[in-house]
Amino acid sequence: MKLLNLVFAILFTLTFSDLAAQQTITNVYGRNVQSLNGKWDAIIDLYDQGRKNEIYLNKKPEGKTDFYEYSFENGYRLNVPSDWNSQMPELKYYEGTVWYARRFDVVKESDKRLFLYFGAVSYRCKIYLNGKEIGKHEGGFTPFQIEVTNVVKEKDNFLAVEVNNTRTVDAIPAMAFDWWNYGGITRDVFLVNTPDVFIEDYFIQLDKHKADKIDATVKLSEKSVDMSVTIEIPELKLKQTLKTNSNGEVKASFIVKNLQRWSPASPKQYSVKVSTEKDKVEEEIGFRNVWVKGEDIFLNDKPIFLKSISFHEEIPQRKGRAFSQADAVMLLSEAKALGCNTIRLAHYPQNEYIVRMAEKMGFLLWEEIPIWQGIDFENEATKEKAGKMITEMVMRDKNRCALTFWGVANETQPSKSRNIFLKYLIEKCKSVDTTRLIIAAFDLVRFNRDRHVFVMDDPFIKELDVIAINKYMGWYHPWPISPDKATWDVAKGKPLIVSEFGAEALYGKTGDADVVSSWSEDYQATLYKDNLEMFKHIPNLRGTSPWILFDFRSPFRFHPTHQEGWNRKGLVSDQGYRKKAWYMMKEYYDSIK
Ligand code: GCB
Repeated sequence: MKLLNLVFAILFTLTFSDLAAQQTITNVYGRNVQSLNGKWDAIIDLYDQGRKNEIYLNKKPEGKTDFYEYSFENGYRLNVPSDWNSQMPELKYYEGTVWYARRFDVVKESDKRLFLYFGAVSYRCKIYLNGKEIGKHEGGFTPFQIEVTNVVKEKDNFLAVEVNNTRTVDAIPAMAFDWWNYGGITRDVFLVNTPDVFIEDYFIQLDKHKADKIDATVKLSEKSVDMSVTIEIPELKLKQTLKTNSNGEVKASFIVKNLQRWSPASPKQYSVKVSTEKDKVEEEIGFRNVWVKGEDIFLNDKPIFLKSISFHEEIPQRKGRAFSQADAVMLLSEAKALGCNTIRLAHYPQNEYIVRMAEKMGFLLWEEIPIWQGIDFENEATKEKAGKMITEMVMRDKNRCALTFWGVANETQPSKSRNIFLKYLIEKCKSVDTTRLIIAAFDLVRFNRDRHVFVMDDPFIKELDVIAINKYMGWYHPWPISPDKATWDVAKGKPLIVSEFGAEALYGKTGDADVVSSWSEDYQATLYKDNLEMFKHIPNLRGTSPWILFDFRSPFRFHPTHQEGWNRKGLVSDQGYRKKAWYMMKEYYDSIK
């Protein structure tokens, strides 16, 4: 009997993995979509009984003796997109399974295909359509899709999603991380309608070094040879029709005249159209050159200093995840006001509204996957997951010229397995895109008392284009020397960014300007003054990114009066008020031309 169960289990896994989510369509926001956002029915499944009871069948009693101990109707209702934690007090701390369900109709056309697209589901999920399991996904911050052409009916489809946000050692992030573990269908859900052969993917960007050469690759959904694909940028008077090769792909480079390159000061975008006889897709794309030479980062042939800031994908006033265009505008406007030209999207790929709006508003972006301390680098399955996750991120955002850095890790300890793991992630990025800069953040800079300098030995830095250092001088580390004498000798020969520094301060709290535990804006201001002084002694410093724009919610923060579950390192409070240090950072950024 046991053996039989095992055989069933193996069969189930095999069948199921065939149904795993497929590569997503590039630029879903430019396609013909039907939104499935809105109110969904929900069942909280604390003990994970739903799957066993096949609640995704949503059965109703028929015979006199039938009964079911569940019903999606007349129960809880949850908004999609949104995390569940901010929607009901009962779910504030919830980690476990919630079932979401809704019904929908579609217009079926014989020459059209339909894909179910999720912007993100946190953290893992299984999808059931009309009682059948059709797909699954792991990873809370990247999109996935499942083709449903042959599974949908015209009327009354029943879609159920089993969402689980339990932390596990093999997950990414793993067991503990300094932000809220929001669960739910946190981003848009669409039904994407395409022709039978459609434009699945394209990658159109400026050559890494040349200011007048646009490289383009377009891939159709099928390996259809000799199909015409037209690439058009009307404003540049570019229109070319090419024939697909046996992979259903076209590859070409175009020399363009009078191209105005994108930059934070002038975020010019061009309307780019890709079409075939049956399909067309259009979006705004910017063009720019970014590279590293010696210790400098060049944007459009000129060295640039990154005036950066980080934020989580969170609206503090709502105590929930950011998910809309309005949310993106709120977060980015505050960064603009601070005088930033760069955003570090901490610590995971954030939603496409943020990424697209950042490009429109003129920010360089650093995007990373949540390889955040505590990752099980020995675990091959975790490595595979990370590889898939980073590929999903790069695939989604490769046409955004704002995207400058692919981040492979935050605060990792050197080890052989870590090196293999991170190298694998770099390979994954480069297998899609060789033009962006590869970055990782380290926190192991230490003070060498003999040489009186800050140093770091991590052999991995040779694999990276830009080295990022998180260093909380004056907060987690007392000053070993006065800030005006704190010289750095770290990653010489490469550009270095101080990617995190800061202190906690409760908005409005005054206190001793030299006492860390005053939790005051005054101490936070002292710390900023000291760090800005130290930055003058980092010869290869090419950017700074204070931690962080807004106070954010975190289960790491227990202090009952000063924190109450909030990390208070924000330059802006949870209610949107600017702290003293905000003005200091603003002055610093405005002084750098
Ligand atoms: C760090 C982490 C960041 C934390 C921050 C802190 O080094 O990278 O995620 O939130 O420190 O406030 O401790």
